[in-house]
Amino acid sequence: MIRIGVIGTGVMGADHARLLGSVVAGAALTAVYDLDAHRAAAVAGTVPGTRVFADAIALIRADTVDAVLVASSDSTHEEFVLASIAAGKPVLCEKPLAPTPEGCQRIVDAERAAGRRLVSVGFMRRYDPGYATLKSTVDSGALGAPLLLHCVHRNPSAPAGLPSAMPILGSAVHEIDIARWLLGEEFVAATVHTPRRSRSAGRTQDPQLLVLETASGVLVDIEVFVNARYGYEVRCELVGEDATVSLDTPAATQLRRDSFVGRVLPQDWLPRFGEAYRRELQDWVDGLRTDGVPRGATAWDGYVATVVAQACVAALESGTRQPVKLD
Ligand code: ISE
Repeated sequence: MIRIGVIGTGVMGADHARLLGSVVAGAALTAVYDLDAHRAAAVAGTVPGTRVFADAIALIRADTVDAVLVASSDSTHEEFVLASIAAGKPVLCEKPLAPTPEGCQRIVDAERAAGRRLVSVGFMRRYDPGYATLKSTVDSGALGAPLLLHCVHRNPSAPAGLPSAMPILGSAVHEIDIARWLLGEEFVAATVHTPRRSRSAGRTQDPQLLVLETASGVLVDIEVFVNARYGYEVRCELVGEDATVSLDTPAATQLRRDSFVGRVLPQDWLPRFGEAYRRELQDWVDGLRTDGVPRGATAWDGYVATVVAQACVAALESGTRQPVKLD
């Protein structure tokens, strides 16, 4: 049994705690921490035997915790991941690994100095059944060489006043990771186009169109639109020399109304990627139980995603094509 402590019990942390406490085989939720102690207590109350800690570092060091899951606010990730590495404990960190390339680099260096893999990053789409099929189709060679990857990421609404960098750093960063994973190569440059703003977007530049270039010349376009109103939707089509393959939006139900029939879309990512989150946590725990090695996206993947996302932010702010420079 792997005893896990969860840091941050907001929407994501609470859902991870639920999965670890009742769904993931071989895992036990033993500890939670949140800045808001009531929120932590509410989550602990759903899994008997879970202790609420008043301090995140004490949770990381506790001898009742074998591994740590970090789902606190982005700016705290680096501190908690570094503390987990220092304690010699595997840590699964929600994206971003850290908001800056320098912060991610410090984590990569600390893990290297520890001499073994400890860090995983929560790029859960790699575990989505649809993306997994896309990946095996690309890898089978059935498409011929990949040429273009079209991605769409839409959320129904975003908080008023959201900085224009956030649709990139918080949302499109998933497409950045999944495109690298699907194509198996790195990006070399980024450009961001800014169409007319939606009337729902306030001062946020929304939507945005990101264009990324890979080392071999594949173009990846990402529409990110966080005030799309109608629902949560993620789309992806890979165009190869011989065929194309695209992600279907899974839907359990169809709506018939007013002479219309259609699929019901989720309102956010939790229902859309619920199975991906479950598989991600199960695989992480399975790795720890079988050979002690955590699985999932690595610290390096987290570093690259942040470097590319920040290159996109620089492209947005400067209106120019930006190189992607990996250390
Ligand atoms: C959110 O933070 C996530 O990580 C979701 O997966 C993403 O789809 C959403 O746009 C983000 O805001």
